[in-house]
Amino acid sequence: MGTFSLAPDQLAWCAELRELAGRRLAPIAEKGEPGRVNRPLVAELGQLGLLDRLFTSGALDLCLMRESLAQVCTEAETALALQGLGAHPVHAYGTKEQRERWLPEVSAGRAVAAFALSEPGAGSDAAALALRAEPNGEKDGGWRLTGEKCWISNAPEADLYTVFARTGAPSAGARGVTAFLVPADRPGLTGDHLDMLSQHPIGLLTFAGVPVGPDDVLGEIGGGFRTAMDTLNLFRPSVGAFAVGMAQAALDATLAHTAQRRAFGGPLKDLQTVAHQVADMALRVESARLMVYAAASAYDEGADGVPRRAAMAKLLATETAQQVVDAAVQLHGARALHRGHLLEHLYREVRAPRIYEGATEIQRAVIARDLYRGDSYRGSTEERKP
Ligand code: COS
Repeated sequence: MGTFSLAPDQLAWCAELRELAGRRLAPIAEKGEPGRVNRPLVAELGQLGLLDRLFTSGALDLCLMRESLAQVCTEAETALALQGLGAHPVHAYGTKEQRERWLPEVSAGRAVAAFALSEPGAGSDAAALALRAEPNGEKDGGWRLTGEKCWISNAPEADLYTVFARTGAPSAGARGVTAFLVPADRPGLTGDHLDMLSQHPIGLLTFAGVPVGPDDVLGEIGGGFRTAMDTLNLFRPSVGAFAVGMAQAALDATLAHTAQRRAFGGPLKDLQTVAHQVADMALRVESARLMVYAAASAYDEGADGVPRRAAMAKLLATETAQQVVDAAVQLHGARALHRGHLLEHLYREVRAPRIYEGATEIQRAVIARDLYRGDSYRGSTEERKP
C-alpha cells in the first residue's frame, strides 16, 4: 500500500476479486437456501484460494477481500468472513495439533467454523458471559460446558466452534473466561436456527454438559477474553470493509440510475440537489474506506492504538454505509423497495453490522477509554508523548 492509496497490484487484485465474485460465486450464492450455510459456496471460496488467504495474509488483505466481494455478492463475503472469524482463534492461539486438525479443512472449505461469544444475557457486556465450564472431577482435568450461546453465525450447522466459557468465578469477570475449540459432534451440543431481518445462517446453541478436555483449550486458561478481543481487533476494521463494499455498490447503482432516469425534463443528475447528494455519498464512502485501510494497516504493522483505530474504522464505516444505502434508496424511489432489488437487499443487509462485533456504542466506549488513558497515539504527525 502506498501512503494513502492502494498499490497497482492491490487494485488489480480487487478487480479480480469482483470479477470472480460475479462469475464464480454469485451463481452458487443464488442457489443457496436462505438462512442456511451454503456449503458449495464455502467450498468454492476454498477452491479459489481465498479462505487460505485468511490465514496467510494480514488485516489489509482481509479488508480488500471483504470490500471487493461485498460489492458484488454479500453472501460470498459473509461466508468468507465467518470462516475467518470462527477459525482465527485456532490459527492464532491453537496448538500444533489443533491447527493441523482443523485449518486445512477450514481453508479448503470442507469444515465450517463459528465464533461463539454472545449469549442471551451477554452481548455488549461480553465479560458477563455465563456459559459455565465446570471441572468434571476426573483425573484428566477436563470440564463440562453448560449454558447457551445466541446469535452465533453459522450455528447450528458449523463443524467447529470457538466457544468462550467461564472457568473462573463470576466475580473474576473478563479474567475468568477461557476459549475452547468445540467440534460440533460433541455430545450435549444442540442448536437451532434464528430467523433474522436479513436471512443469514445464524442460530443459538445449547450446551448440556458438553465434555471438553485440556486438549480443547485455545490459548491460556483464563486468557479467553483477551483471545476474543484480539480477534475482534482484527475483524472490526474488516466489518468496516464489508460496509464500504456495500456502500460502494449502492453508490454505483445510484450513479447509473441518476444518469439515466429522467424527471422534470432531464436526467436526475442535472438536478443540483441530486448531484450534490451523490457527491456527498462518494465523499463519505471514500473517507470510510481510508479509515478502514488505515486501521488494518496499523494492525499489520503492530502500531499503537490498534483497538481504538479498529473501533473508529468499524464505527465510521458501518454508520456511513447505513446513511449511503438509505440515500441510495431515496434517490431510486419506490423501485428500490421491490423485493429482490439490489437496494432492498442492501437496506436489510447494512443494518446488522452496526450491532455485531461490538455495537456502535461499544466502539465509542473503546475509543473514549483509550483517549482518557492518556498514553494514546495522537496522530501520524505528532510524536507520542513519553
Ligand atoms: N483489545 C485488547 N484488549 C482488550 C480490548 C481490545 N479491544 N478490550 C478490552 N481488552 C482487555 C483490557 O485491556 C482488559 O485487560 P486487563 O484485564 O489485562 O487489564 C480486559 O480486556 C478487560 O477489559 P475491560 O476491563 O475494558 O472489560 P469491560 O468488561 O469493561 O469492557 C468491552 C470490555 C465493552 C470493550 C467488551 O466487552 C466488548 O468489546 N464488548 C463488545 C463485545 C462484542 O464485540 N461482541 C460481539 C461478539 S462477536 S458478533
